[in-house]
Amino acid sequence: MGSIPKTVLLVDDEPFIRGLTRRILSGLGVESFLEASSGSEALSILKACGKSTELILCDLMMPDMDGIELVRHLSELPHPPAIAFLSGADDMVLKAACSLANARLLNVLGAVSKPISHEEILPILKRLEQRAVRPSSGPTLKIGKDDLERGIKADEFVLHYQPKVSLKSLSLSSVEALVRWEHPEHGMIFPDSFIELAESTLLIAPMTEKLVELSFRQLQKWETVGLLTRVALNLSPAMLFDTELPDRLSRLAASLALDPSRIIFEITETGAPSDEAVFLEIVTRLHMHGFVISIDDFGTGRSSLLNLEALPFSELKIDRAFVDGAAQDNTKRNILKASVGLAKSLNLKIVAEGVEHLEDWDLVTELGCDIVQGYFVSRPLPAADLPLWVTQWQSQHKGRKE
Ligand code: G
Ligand code: G
Ligand code: MN
Repeated sequence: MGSIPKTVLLVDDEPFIRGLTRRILSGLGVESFLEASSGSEALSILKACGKSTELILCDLMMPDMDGIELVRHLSELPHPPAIAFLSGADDMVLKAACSLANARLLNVLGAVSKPISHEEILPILKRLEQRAVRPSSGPTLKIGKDDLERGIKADEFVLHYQPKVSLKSLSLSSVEALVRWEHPEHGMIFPDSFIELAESTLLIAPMTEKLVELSFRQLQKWETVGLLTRVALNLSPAMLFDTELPDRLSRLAASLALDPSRIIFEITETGAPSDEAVFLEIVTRLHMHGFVISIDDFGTGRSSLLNLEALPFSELKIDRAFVDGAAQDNTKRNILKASVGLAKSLNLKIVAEGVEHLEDWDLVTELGCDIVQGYFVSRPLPAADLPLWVTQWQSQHKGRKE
């Protein structure tokens, strides 16, 4: 789990609050402190000794430069520290500050109301390392269409697999296949750097078909070492224009003697399908061939209630925006609760995605979700690492539930 930051910059116009906060953080293992009584003072400190500061704990209401304005200046720094807010302002304002800082691409760890307590601040501090380790190829990497086409031909795309476990049995339910590009020049590239381009150039279709085959063959390979599982694949709506697709995928599964009920297709509404009727036809035929259809990112702009009526599907994945931190956030918890209720009344399996912490694991258990996916269970793994992970997971949970 996460480690405590060593150096923290406290920004608050009240010396008394800074003193109190310092005492609590010292008790939790923070080693050194910088202090500023305003946003502008904080900026000068960061410019002078920015790189060693791991976290800035920042009040929102301050004279001269308030926390919101400070966020804007922070986002212009070459190496901004992670940020958490500390405020007497109401919950809505704290949340808005977090969203704003996220929108400016800062690493936002959360918000606490004043006066702070050990219980509230500790999970926020621990988030520092967990957030920092997610590798990112960064938005600066510019990929071209030709390179993408070449990479597909050269089979440079690989799949990592993230376990999803059943909350009832605590056993492996399936794995989500997530694409990575092993680029000869740039190293490993994550999907946020190339999926959009693949969609806009329609290269997503040949790429995904190769990945589907790769994952089917992987299911077979795992079987030879005694691991029988199911795989979930993301199907972009941008590739759902070819009405022959369901038949091709069905033949492929049959040729490898795979039961289609072991294949889950996760579908979102990204980039509205150009032809709604064709989209519906393809999804319906996939379902008729026996594949499992799952609505991905439920609750975001990408998946709506309209889908629920039109599409034949049996699983709902609640977006991690409503799962991560839900134990400590009333709004998220209520959205989660309502989604679970909706899914249950429609007889759907419900997957909670993005569980990173024990408190959220406990919450989704209590609310009656069926399946959990998230860093708390495991990060996405290379195919070869899955059997060992399963063995370890089983030995940790043996006897806890039958
Ligand atoms: O693995 P990562 O968190 O970087 O994935 C980021 C996004 O990329 C997720 O929304 C995921 O659904 C998407 N993604 C990952 N693999 C694939 C894929 O094979 N096809 C499509 N269409 N999207 C994918
Ligand atoms: O959009 P889609 O549901 O396909 O997104 C899946 C993505 O979410 C994967 O790329 C995976 O890496 C990421 N993911 C899965 N679990 C967690 C988690 O606990 N925390 C975070 N930050 N990302 C996660
Ligand atoms: Mn998905």
